[in-house]
Amino acid sequence: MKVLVLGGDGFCGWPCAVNLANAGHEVVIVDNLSRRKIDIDLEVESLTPITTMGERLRAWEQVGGKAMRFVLLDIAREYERLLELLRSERPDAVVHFAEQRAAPYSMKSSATKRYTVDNNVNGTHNLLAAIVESGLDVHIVHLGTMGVYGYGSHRGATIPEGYLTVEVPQADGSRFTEKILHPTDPGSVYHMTKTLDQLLFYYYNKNDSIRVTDLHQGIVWGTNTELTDRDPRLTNRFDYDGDYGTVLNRFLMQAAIGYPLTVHGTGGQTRAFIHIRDSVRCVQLALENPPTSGEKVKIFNQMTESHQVGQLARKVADLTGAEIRFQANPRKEAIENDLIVDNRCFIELGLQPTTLDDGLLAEVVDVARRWADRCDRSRIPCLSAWTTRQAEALRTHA
Ligand code: NAD
Ligand code: USQ
Repeated sequence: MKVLVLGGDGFCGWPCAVNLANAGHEVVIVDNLSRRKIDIDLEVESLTPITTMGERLRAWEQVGGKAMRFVLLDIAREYERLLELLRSERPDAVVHFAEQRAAPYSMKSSATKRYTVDNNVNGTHNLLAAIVESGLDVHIVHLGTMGVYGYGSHRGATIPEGYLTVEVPQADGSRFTEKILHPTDPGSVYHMTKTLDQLLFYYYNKNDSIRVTDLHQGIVWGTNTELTDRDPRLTNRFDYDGDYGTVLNRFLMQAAIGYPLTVHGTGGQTRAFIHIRDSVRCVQLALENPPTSGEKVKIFNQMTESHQVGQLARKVADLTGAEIRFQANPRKEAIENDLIVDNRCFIELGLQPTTLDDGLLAEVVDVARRWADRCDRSRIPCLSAWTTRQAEALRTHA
Protein backbone atom coordinates (compact mmCIF):
# COMPACT_ATOMS: atom_id res chain seq x y z
CA MET A 1 0.00 0.00 0.00
CA LYS A 2 1.04 3.64 -0.32
CA VAL A 3 1.66 5.24 3.10
CA LEU A 4 2.46 8.81 4.11
CA VAL A 5 4.52 8.77 7.31
CA LEU A 6 4.00 12.15 9.00
CA GLY A 7 6.86 12.79 11.44
CA GLY A 8 8.96 10.11 9.75
CA ASP A 9 12.24 11.81 10.73
CA GLY A 10 11.59 11.29 14.45
CA PHE A 11 12.57 8.66 17.01
CA CYS A 12 9.53 6.41 16.43
CA GLY A 13 8.80 7.54 12.86
CA TRP A 14 12.16 6.83 11.21
CA PRO A 15 12.45 3.11 12.15
CA CYS A 16 8.75 2.75 11.35
CA ALA A 17 9.18 4.23 7.85
CA VAL A 18 12.16 1.98 7.16
CA ASN A 19 10.24 -1.06 8.37
CA LEU A 20 7.24 -0.29 6.15
CA ALA A 21 9.47 0.23 3.09
CA ASN A 22 11.23 -3.03 3.90
CA ALA A 23 7.85 -4.79 4.02
CA GLY A 24 7.21 -3.60 0.44
CA HIS A 25 4.99 -0.59 1.09
CA GLU A 26 5.47 2.64 -0.88
CA VAL A 27 6.54 5.19 1.75
CA VAL A 28 6.55 8.99 1.57
CA ILE A 29 8.01 10.66 4.65
CA VAL A 30 6.51 14.04 5.54
CA ASP A 31 8.27 16.11 8.22
CA ASN A 32 9.04 19.77 8.91
CA LEU A 33 12.28 18.81 10.74
CA SER A 34 11.04 20.77 13.78
CA ARG A 35 12.53 18.19 16.15
CA ARG A 36 16.02 18.90 14.76
CA LYS A 37 15.34 22.64 15.12
CA ILE A 38 14.28 22.20 18.76
CA ASP A 39 17.63 20.47 19.40
CA ILE A 40 19.35 23.58 18.05
CA ASP A 41 17.21 25.85 20.25
CA LEU A 42 17.87 23.73 23.34
CA GLU A 43 21.58 23.43 22.44
CA VAL A 44 21.57 19.66 22.79
CA GLU A 45 21.98 16.79 20.34
CA SER A 46 20.86 13.19 20.04
CA LEU A 47 23.39 11.00 21.86
CA THR A 48 23.75 8.94 18.69
CA PRO A 49 24.94 10.95 15.68
CA ILE A 50 22.12 11.14 13.14
CA THR A 51 22.59 12.00 9.49
CA THR A 52 20.49 14.40 7.42
CA MET A 53 17.27 13.18 5.86
CA GLY A 54 18.90 13.15 2.40
CA GLU A 55 21.74 10.96 3.65
CA ARG A 56 19.35 8.66 5.47
CA LEU A 57 17.37 8.08 2.28
CA ARG A 58 20.48 7.50 0.15
CA ALA A 59 21.89 5.08 2.72
CA TRP A 60 18.62 3.17 2.82
CA GLU A 61 18.65 2.71 -0.96
CA GLN A 62 22.31 1.69 -0.90
CA VAL A 63 21.72 -1.06 1.66
CA GLY A 64 19.06 -2.41 -0.68
CA GLY A 65 15.90 -0.93 0.78
CA LYS A 66 12.93 0.08 -1.30
CA ALA A 67 13.35 3.81 -2.05
CA MET A 68 11.41 6.27 0.07
CA ARG A 69 10.62 9.87 -0.78
CA PHE A 70 10.67 12.91 1.52
CA VAL A 71 8.45 15.99 1.57
CA LEU A 72 9.39 18.93 3.81
CA LEU A 73 6.03 20.17 5.07
CA ASP A 74 4.53 21.56 8.27
CA ILE A 75 1.18 19.81 8.71
CA ALA A 76 0.05 22.33 11.34
CA ARG A 77 0.70 25.41 9.19
CA GLU A 78 0.63 24.43 5.53
CA TYR A 79 -2.90 23.18 5.04
CA GLU A 80 -3.08 23.81 1.27
CA ARG A 81 0.16 21.92 0.62
CA LEU A 82 -1.04 19.05 2.79
CA LEU A 83 -4.30 18.86 0.84
CA GLU A 84 -2.41 19.00 -2.47
CA LEU A 85 -0.10 16.22 -1.28
CA LEU A 86 -3.05 13.99 -0.43
CA ARG A 87 -4.65 14.71 -3.81
CA SER A 88 -1.49 14.00 -5.76
CA GLU A 89 -0.28 10.96 -3.80
CA ARG A 90 -3.70 9.39 -3.10
CA PRO A 91 -2.31 7.31 -0.17
CA ASP A 92 -4.11 4.29 1.24
CA ALA A 93 -3.00 5.25 4.73
CA VAL A 94 -1.32 7.98 6.76
CA VAL A 95 0.70 7.21 9.88
CA HIS A 96 0.65 10.31 12.07
CA PHE A 97 3.67 10.77 14.37
CA ALA A 98 4.03 14.51 13.67
CA GLU A 99 3.56 16.14 17.06
CA GLN A 100 5.61 17.84 19.77
CA ARG A 101 5.92 14.85 22.05
CA ALA A 102 7.84 15.83 25.20
CA ALA A 103 5.84 16.52 28.36
CA PRO A 104 8.69 18.51 30.04
CA TYR A 105 9.20 20.63 26.89
CA SER A 106 5.46 21.34 26.81
CA MET A 107 5.65 22.60 30.42
CA LYS A 108 8.76 24.81 30.08
CA SER A 109 7.01 28.14 29.45
CA SER A 110 3.81 29.65 28.14
CA ALA A 111 5.54 29.80 24.73
CA THR A 112 6.19 26.02 24.66
CA LYS A 113 2.69 25.30 26.01
CA ARG A 114 1.16 27.37 23.22
CA TYR A 115 3.45 25.89 20.59
CA THR A 116 2.58 22.34 21.68
CA VAL A 117 -1.17 23.00 21.55
CA ASP A 118 -1.00 24.91 18.23
CA ASN A 119 1.24 22.34 16.59
CA ASN A 120 -0.42 19.17 17.80
CA VAL A 121 -4.09 20.11 17.66
CA ASN A 122 -3.82 22.03 14.36
CA GLY A 123 -1.75 19.29 12.78
CA THR A 124 -4.25 16.58 13.63
CA HIS A 125 -7.22 18.73 12.67
CA ASN A 126 -5.63 19.82 9.38
CA LEU A 127 -5.07 16.17 8.49
CA LEU A 128 -8.70 15.26 9.20
CA ALA A 129 -10.12 18.28 7.36
CA ALA A 130 -7.82 17.68 4.37
CA ILE A 131 -8.87 14.03 4.10
CA VAL A 132 -12.53 15.09 4.09
CA GLU A 133 -11.86 17.82 1.49
CA SER A 134 -9.87 15.43 -0.70
CA GLY A 135 -12.79 12.98 -0.78
CA LEU A 136 -10.31 10.10 -0.39
CA ASP A 137 -10.82 7.07 1.83
CA VAL A 138 -7.57 7.17 3.83
CA HIS A 139 -6.92 5.13 6.96
CA ILE A 140 -5.23 7.23 9.68
CA VAL A 141 -2.98 5.43 12.15
CA HIS A 142 -2.24 7.91 14.92
CA LEU A 143 0.33 7.66 17.67
CA GLY A 144 -1.46 8.61 20.84
CA THR A 145 -0.35 7.96 24.39
CA MET A 146 -1.19 5.80 27.40
CA GLY A 147 -1.12 9.11 29.28
CA VAL A 148 -4.62 10.00 28.04
CA TYR A 149 -6.05 7.67 30.70
CA GLY A 150 -4.08 9.39 33.45
CA TYR A 151 -2.17 7.83 36.29
CA GLY A 152 -3.60 7.44 39.69
CA SER A 153 -7.34 7.01 39.67
CA HIS A 154 -7.84 3.45 38.47
CA ARG A 155 -7.89 1.83 41.90
CA GLY A 156 -6.76 -1.56 40.69
CA ALA A 157 -9.08 -1.66 37.67
CA THR A 158 -7.77 -2.78 34.28
CA ILE A 159 -7.54 0.01 31.69
CA PRO A 160 -9.53 -1.12 28.66
CA GLU A 161 -8.56 -0.40 25.05
CA GLY A 162 -10.08 3.05 24.64
CA TYR A 163 -13.71 2.41 25.54
CA LEU A 164 -15.35 1.89 28.89
CA THR A 165 -18.71 0.25 29.47
CA VAL A 166 -20.58 2.30 32.07
CA GLU A 167 -23.86 1.79 33.90
CA VAL A 168 -25.82 5.01 34.38
CA PRO A 169 -28.33 5.08 37.27
CA GLN A 170 -31.65 6.82 36.48
CA ALA A 171 -33.97 8.75 38.82
CA ASP A 172 -36.54 5.91 38.70
CA GLY A 173 -33.95 3.40 39.93
CA SER A 174 -33.39 1.80 36.51
CA ARG A 175 -29.99 1.71 34.82
CA PHE A 176 -28.74 1.78 31.26
CA THR A 177 -25.37 0.73 29.98
CA GLU A 178 -23.31 2.52 27.40
CA LYS A 179 -19.87 2.23 25.86
CA ILE A 180 -18.08 5.58 26.09
CA LEU A 181 -14.59 6.88 25.36
CA HIS A 182 -12.57 6.24 28.52
CA PRO A 183 -12.47 9.48 30.54
CA THR A 184 -9.26 11.40 30.11
CA ASP A 185 -6.92 12.70 32.81
CA PRO A 186 -3.87 14.32 31.18
CA GLY A 187 -0.75 14.99 33.26
CA SER A 188 0.85 17.69 31.10
CA VAL A 189 -0.04 20.12 28.31
CA TYR A 190 1.48 17.63 25.87
CA HIS A 191 -0.70 14.79 27.18
CA MET A 192 -3.70 17.13 27.04
CA THR A 193 -3.18 17.62 23.29
CA LYS A 194 -3.46 13.86 22.85
CA THR A 195 -6.80 13.84 24.66
CA LEU A 196 -7.96 16.60 22.28
CA ASP A 197 -6.75 14.53 19.31
CA GLN A 198 -8.90 11.71 20.60
CA LEU A 199 -12.01 13.88 20.47
CA LEU A 200 -11.16 15.12 16.97
CA PHE A 201 -10.94 11.52 15.77
CA TYR A 202 -14.22 10.64 17.48
CA TYR A 203 -16.01 13.53 15.77
CA TYR A 204 -14.62 13.07 12.24
CA ASN A 205 -15.22 9.36 12.44
CA LYS A 206 -18.86 9.96 13.44
CA ASN A 207 -19.50 12.80 11.00
CA ASP A 208 -17.42 11.84 7.96
CA SER A 209 -16.77 8.12 8.52
CA ILE A 210 -13.01 8.70 8.51
CA ARG A 211 -11.29 5.42 9.36
CA VAL A 212 -8.92 5.85 12.31
CA THR A 213 -6.76 3.62 14.48
CA ASP A 214 -5.50 5.47 17.57
CA LEU A 215 -2.53 3.80 19.23
CA HIS A 216 -2.24 4.60 22.92
CA GLN A 217 1.46 4.03 23.18
CA GLY A 218 3.51 3.67 26.37
CA ILE A 219 7.07 4.96 26.87
CA VAL A 220 9.28 3.72 24.06
CA TRP A 221 12.75 2.47 25.00
CA GLY A 222 15.70 1.14 23.00
CA THR A 223 17.15 2.95 20.02
CA ASN A 224 17.76 0.93 16.87
CA THR A 225 15.93 -1.85 15.08
CA GLU A 226 17.54 -4.59 13.02
CA LEU A 227 17.02 -2.40 9.91
CA THR A 228 18.40 0.90 11.27
CA ASP A 229 21.40 -1.10 12.53
CA ARG A 230 22.31 -2.05 8.96
CA ASP A 231 24.32 1.10 8.30
CA PRO A 232 25.61 3.84 10.66
CA ARG A 233 23.94 6.42 8.41
CA LEU A 234 20.56 4.87 9.29
CA THR A 235 21.12 5.22 13.07
CA ASN A 236 18.10 6.35 15.04
CA ARG A 237 18.12 9.29 17.45
CA PHE A 238 18.65 8.80 21.20
CA ASP A 239 17.31 11.58 23.43
CA TYR A 240 18.86 11.80 26.87
CA ASP A 241 18.36 15.42 27.96
CA GLY A 242 16.00 16.58 30.70
CA ASP A 243 13.32 17.66 28.23
CA TYR A 244 13.22 14.93 25.59
CA GLY A 245 14.93 11.93 27.21
CA THR A 246 12.46 9.37 28.53
CA VAL A 247 12.95 7.56 31.79
CA LEU A 248 14.31 4.12 30.90
CA ASN A 249 16.66 5.27 28.13
CA ARG A 250 17.86 8.01 30.47
CA PHE A 251 18.61 5.53 33.25
CA LEU A 252 20.49 3.26 30.85
CA MET A 253 22.50 6.14 29.44
CA GLN A 254 23.19 7.57 32.93
CA ALA A 255 24.46 4.14 34.03
CA ALA A 256 26.71 4.02 30.96
CA ILE A 257 28.44 7.32 31.79
CA GLY A 258 28.57 6.91 35.57
CA TYR A 259 25.89 9.50 36.38
CA PRO A 260 23.58 8.72 39.32
CA LEU A 261 20.14 7.55 38.15
CA THR A 262 17.68 10.44 38.40
CA VAL A 263 14.56 9.07 40.12
CA HIS A 264 11.85 11.72 40.57
CA GLY A 265 10.19 11.73 43.98
CA THR A 266 9.84 8.32 45.56
CA GLY A 267 9.97 6.44 42.25
CA GLY A 268 6.51 5.04 42.97
CA GLN A 269 5.16 6.17 39.58
CA THR A 270 4.13 3.23 37.39
CA ARG A 271 4.21 3.61 33.62
CA ALA A 272 3.69 1.44 30.55
CA PHE A 273 6.64 0.56 28.30
CA ILE A 274 7.31 -0.81 24.84
CA HIS A 275 10.55 -1.50 22.99
CA ILE A 276 11.13 0.40 19.72
CA ARG A 277 11.13 -2.92 17.77
CA ASP A 278 7.65 -3.72 19.07
CA SER A 279 6.46 -0.17 18.43
CA VAL A 280 7.46 -0.51 14.78
CA ARG A 281 5.79 -3.93 14.53
CA CYS A 282 2.57 -2.62 16.12
CA VAL A 283 2.27 0.21 13.59
CA GLN A 284 2.64 -2.28 10.75
CA LEU A 285 0.01 -4.57 12.32
CA ALA A 286 -2.39 -1.63 12.73
CA LEU A 287 -1.88 -0.56 9.11
CA GLU A 288 -2.42 -4.04 7.76
CA ASN A 289 -5.59 -4.55 9.86
CA PRO A 290 -7.56 -1.36 9.16
CA PRO A 291 -11.04 -0.60 10.46
CA THR A 292 -13.83 -1.36 8.02
CA SER A 293 -15.92 1.40 6.47
CA GLY A 294 -18.29 2.82 9.11
CA GLU A 295 -16.43 1.21 12.01
CA LYS A 296 -15.85 3.47 15.04
CA VAL A 297 -12.30 4.57 15.93
CA LYS A 298 -10.18 1.52 16.76
CA ILE A 299 -8.14 2.10 19.91
CA PHE A 300 -5.23 -0.17 20.82
CA ASN A 301 -3.09 0.03 23.94
CA GLN A 302 0.38 -0.12 22.42
CA MET A 303 2.44 -1.28 25.40
CA THR A 304 3.90 -4.56 26.51
CA GLU A 305 4.65 -4.18 30.23
CA SER A 306 4.21 -1.84 33.21
CA HIS A 307 6.97 -0.93 35.66
CA GLN A 308 7.47 1.31 38.63
CA VAL A 309 10.14 3.95 37.97
CA GLY A 310 12.00 3.20 41.22
CA GLN A 311 12.04 -0.53 40.46
CA LEU A 312 13.39 0.18 36.99
CA ALA A 313 16.21 2.20 38.53
CA ARG A 314 16.93 -0.72 40.88
CA LYS A 315 17.03 -3.11 37.93
CA VAL A 316 19.42 -0.88 35.97
CA ALA A 317 21.57 -0.40 39.08
CA ASP A 318 21.74 -4.17 39.62
CA LEU A 319 22.77 -4.67 35.99
CA THR A 320 25.40 -1.93 35.90
CA GLY A 321 26.39 -1.03 39.46
CA ALA A 322 25.02 2.51 39.01
CA GLU A 323 24.15 4.70 41.98
CA ILE A 324 20.53 5.86 42.42
CA ARG A 325 19.75 9.44 43.43
CA PHE A 326 16.22 10.44 44.43
CA GLN A 327 15.38 13.98 43.28
CA ALA A 328 12.70 16.56 43.96
CA ASN A 329 10.00 15.81 41.40
CA PRO A 330 9.70 18.57 38.78
CA ARG A 331 6.26 17.23 37.84
CA LYS A 332 2.90 17.51 39.52
CA GLU A 333 1.97 13.82 39.42
CA ALA A 334 0.74 11.06 41.74
CA ILE A 335 3.49 9.89 44.08
CA GLU A 336 2.48 6.31 43.45
CA ASN A 337 -0.01 4.57 41.16
CA ASP A 338 -0.90 1.15 39.88
CA LEU A 339 -1.30 0.44 36.18
CA ILE A 340 -2.98 -2.66 34.84
CA VAL A 341 -3.50 -2.44 31.11
CA ASP A 342 -5.46 -4.54 28.64
CA ASN A 343 -3.34 -4.97 25.48
CA ARG A 344 -5.11 -7.94 23.97
CA CYS A 345 -5.73 -6.33 20.54
CA PHE A 346 -2.07 -6.48 19.50
CA ILE A 347 -1.42 -9.82 21.16
CA GLU A 348 -4.34 -11.29 19.21
CA LEU A 349 -2.89 -9.80 16.00
CA GLY A 350 0.33 -11.72 16.68
CA LEU A 351 2.60 -9.31 18.58
CA GLN A 352 5.24 -11.20 20.53
CA PRO A 353 6.31 -8.77 23.25
CA THR A 354 9.96 -7.95 23.73
CA THR A 355 10.53 -7.72 27.47
CA LEU A 356 13.03 -5.93 29.66
CA ASP A 357 14.82 -9.17 30.42
CA ASP A 358 15.83 -9.90 26.85
CA GLY A 359 19.37 -8.56 27.12
CA LEU A 360 18.24 -5.44 25.32
CA LEU A 361 18.89 -3.29 28.39
CA ALA A 362 22.58 -4.13 28.10
CA GLU A 363 22.44 -3.32 24.38
CA VAL A 364 21.22 0.23 25.11
CA VAL A 365 23.97 0.67 27.72
CA ASP A 366 26.50 -0.37 25.05
CA VAL A 367 25.12 2.16 22.56
CA ALA A 368 25.30 4.88 25.23
CA ARG A 369 28.88 3.92 26.18
CA ARG A 370 29.92 4.10 22.52
CA TRP A 371 28.69 7.70 22.28
CA ALA A 372 29.41 8.80 25.87
CA ASP A 373 31.74 11.59 24.72
CA ARG A 374 28.82 13.24 22.90
CA CYS A 375 26.90 13.61 26.16
CA ASP A 376 26.62 17.05 27.74
CA ARG A 377 26.17 16.16 31.42
CA SER A 378 24.83 19.62 32.19
CA ARG A 379 21.76 18.81 30.07
CA ILE A 380 20.79 15.72 32.05
CA PRO A 381 18.80 17.32 34.94
CA CYS A 382 15.06 17.80 34.36
CA LEU A 383 14.57 21.49 35.02
CA SER A 384 11.13 22.02 33.51
CA ALA A 385 8.81 22.39 36.52
CA TRP A 386 5.06 21.82 36.26
CA THR A 387 4.14 24.68 38.66
CA THR A 388 5.92 27.30 40.75
CA ARG A 389 5.67 24.88 43.69
CA GLN A 390 7.74 22.25 41.86
CA ALA A 391 10.14 24.98 40.66
CA GLU A 392 10.67 26.05 44.26
CA ALA A 393 11.31 22.44 45.34
CA LEU A 394 13.90 22.06 42.53
CA ARG A 395 15.67 25.24 43.71
CA THR A 396 15.65 24.12 47.35
CA HIS A 397 17.03 20.66 46.59
CA ALA A 398 19.52 21.76 43.91
P1 NAD B 1 9.95 12.90 17.77
O1 NAD B 1 9.88 14.29 18.30
O2 NAD B 1 11.26 12.21 17.74
O3 NAD B 1 9.32 12.83 16.30
C1 NAD B 1 8.23 13.63 15.88
C2 NAD B 1 8.52 14.04 14.45
O4 NAD B 1 7.41 14.83 13.97
C3 NAD B 1 9.78 14.91 14.32
O5 NAD B 1 10.59 14.43 13.30
C4 NAD B 1 9.24 16.31 14.03
O6 NAD B 1 10.13 17.07 13.24
C5 NAD B 1 7.92 15.99 13.32
N1 NAD B 1 6.89 17.05 13.45
C6 NAD B 1 6.44 17.63 14.59
N2 NAD B 1 5.51 18.54 14.27
C7 NAD B 1 5.36 18.53 12.94
C8 NAD B 1 4.56 19.27 12.03
N3 NAD B 1 3.73 20.23 12.45
N4 NAD B 1 4.65 19.00 10.71
C9 NAD B 1 5.50 18.04 10.27
N5 NAD B 1 6.30 17.32 11.07
C10 NAD B 1 6.23 17.58 12.40
O7 NAD B 1 8.88 12.05 18.63
P2 NAD B 1 8.71 10.46 18.71
O8 NAD B 1 9.29 9.99 19.98
O9 NAD B 1 9.11 9.84 17.42
O10 NAD B 1 7.13 10.38 18.84
C11 NAD B 1 6.31 10.24 17.69
C12 NAD B 1 4.86 10.16 18.12
O11 NAD B 1 4.68 9.05 19.00
C13 NAD B 1 4.40 11.40 18.88
O12 NAD B 1 3.12 11.79 18.45
C14 NAD B 1 4.37 10.94 20.31
O13 NAD B 1 3.38 11.63 21.02
C15 NAD B 1 4.08 9.46 20.20
N6 NAD B 1 4.63 8.70 21.34
C16 NAD B 1 5.98 8.68 21.58
C17 NAD B 1 6.47 7.96 22.67
C18 NAD B 1 7.93 7.91 23.03
O14 NAD B 1 8.28 7.33 24.08
N7 NAD B 1 8.83 8.46 22.23
C19 NAD B 1 5.57 7.24 23.48
C20 NAD B 1 4.21 7.28 23.20
C21 NAD B 1 3.75 8.02 22.12
N1 USQ C 1 11.08 10.22 35.46
C1 USQ C 1 12.04 10.01 36.43
N2 USQ C 1 13.32 10.33 36.14
C2 USQ C 1 13.70 10.83 34.94
C3 USQ C 1 12.74 11.02 33.94
C4 USQ C 1 11.42 10.72 34.24
O1 USQ C 1 11.74 9.55 37.53
O2 USQ C 1 14.91 11.09 34.76
C5 USQ C 1 9.66 9.87 35.73
C6 USQ C 1 8.68 10.99 35.47
O3 USQ C 1 8.53 11.84 36.60
C7 USQ C 1 7.42 10.21 35.12
C8 USQ C 1 7.96 8.95 34.45
O4 USQ C 1 9.32 8.84 34.83
O5 USQ C 1 6.77 9.82 36.28
C9 USQ C 1 7.84 8.93 32.94
O6 USQ C 1 8.50 10.05 32.39
P1 USQ C 1 9.00 10.02 30.86
O7 USQ C 1 9.68 11.32 30.58
O8 USQ C 1 9.76 8.78 30.62
O9 USQ C 1 7.63 9.87 30.06
P2 USQ C 1 6.45 10.89 29.71
O10 USQ C 1 6.74 12.26 30.14
O11 USQ C 1 5.19 10.29 30.20
O12 USQ C 1 6.43 10.91 28.13
C10 USQ C 1 6.88 9.84 27.30
C11 USQ C 1 6.98 10.37 25.87
C12 USQ C 1 5.57 10.79 25.40
C13 USQ C 1 4.63 9.61 25.55
C14 USQ C 1 4.62 9.08 26.96
C15 USQ C 1 3.86 7.77 27.06
O13 USQ C 1 7.87 11.48 25.82
O14 USQ C 1 5.64 11.20 24.04
O15 USQ C 1 3.32 9.98 25.19
O16 USQ C 1 5.98 8.76 27.36
S1 USQ C 1 3.10 7.57 28.62
O17 USQ C 1 4.10 7.77 29.67
O18 USQ C 1 2.57 6.22 28.63
O19 USQ C 1 2.06 8.57 28.76
